[in-house]
Amino acid sequence: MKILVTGGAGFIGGNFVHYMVEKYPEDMIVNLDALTYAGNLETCKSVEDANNYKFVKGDIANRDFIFNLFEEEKFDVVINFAAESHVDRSIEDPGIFVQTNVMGTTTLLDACVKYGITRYHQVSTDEVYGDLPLDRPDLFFTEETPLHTSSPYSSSKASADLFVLSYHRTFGLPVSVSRCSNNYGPYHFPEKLIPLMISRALADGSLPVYGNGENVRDWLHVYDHCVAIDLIVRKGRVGEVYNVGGHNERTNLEVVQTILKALDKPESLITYVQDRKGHDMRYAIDPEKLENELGWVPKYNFDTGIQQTIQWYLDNKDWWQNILSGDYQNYFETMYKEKGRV
Ligand code: NAD
Ligand code: TDX
Repeated sequence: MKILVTGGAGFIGGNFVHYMVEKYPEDMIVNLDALTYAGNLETCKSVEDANNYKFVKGDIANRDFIFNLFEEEKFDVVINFAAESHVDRSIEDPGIFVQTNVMGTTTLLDACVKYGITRYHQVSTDEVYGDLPLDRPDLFFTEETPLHTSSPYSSSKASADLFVLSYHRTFGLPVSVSRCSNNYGPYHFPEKLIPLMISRALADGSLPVYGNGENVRDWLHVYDHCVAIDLIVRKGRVGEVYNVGGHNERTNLEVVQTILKALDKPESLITYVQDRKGHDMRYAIDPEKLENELGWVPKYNFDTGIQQTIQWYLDNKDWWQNILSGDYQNYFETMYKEKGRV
């Protein structure tokens, strides 16, 4: 099979590329990424020379480019991770979220309709369901929970989901959608809560906690998300949505305190800062459909996964320090252009 993975130089897409290249040597994995500020080819360094892997630089919203690529490559499966993914950035500049997350998705869908595929999978988020109140721990997001978005980011992702599902009903495209809770693990870009706090704590910098730190997120190790997507693409029913989450709810403050304790840093580094506009209170996924239908069982719980992740950041300082210094943006020029690979 030839599988197009978009956004494979990002956090989750990058972990997925590693997982797929190693697990399926008989499949060809084509990683298409625009290398925005969030794309880092160093994330894919260890698979760069694998026979079943190829990198292509390009924008999923560039129609001519995408149609030419599909014509040339004749993909069997398309898995769309490519997105603008940071809520705070969507509050500053919503337009690029519409462009990439909505227009990019519909461009891929149109190419799939024209050239034919056996599965299009959309990597979505639990944020499309909005949030849950803190005083109702009995409530969880199911696949039937109405879409009720809070931020430009989540609105663009919900919109993309609706297009994906409509292409199934209208054009008969074999699609699936996964909606996952917050991921953590290796190669997480250091603008997001966990890697930001690890990198700042190691530098003895202040740790900016929004509001009072009571907001709750449901954390899933990125490896377990990759396994879930692979299962859904291969065995999930077409036209269906699957929620992905492992019942690991923590307040932001608990997460930050865990990081400080593991790094032996004082809690005095915590600084409460102005809250995020429209800040969602609590996310919590009910993953029963995925567990019962496809037998998905997460490997990590948060307590072990976060320690492994903190250790990864200690062992891979070059990776995130290159990002903080901006050096990672030269990687494509050095490794691809200068070597004549593109
Ligand atoms: P990320 O920001 O780390 O990576 C996004 C990648 O997409 C980057 O490599 C970037 O260069 C690429 N990209 C952006 N615009 C592009 C374009 N126009 N064309 C081609 N490539 C483009 O994001 P992530 O955290 O890895 O998230 C991946 C997907 O998973 C997103 O769709 C996101 O909505 C979804 N998701 C993320 C989480 C999470 O906790 N991070 C949870 C659930 C779902
Ligand atoms: O500096 C910070 N301080 C802080 O208190 C940052 C960056 C975040 N926070 C809070 C906001 C959230 O309540 O931490 C929580 C997590 O924030 P993010 O890491 O920005 O993630 P979140 O907004 O929950 O969204 C993430 O999960 C769902 C991903 O970025 C999305 O792409 C995914 O869809």
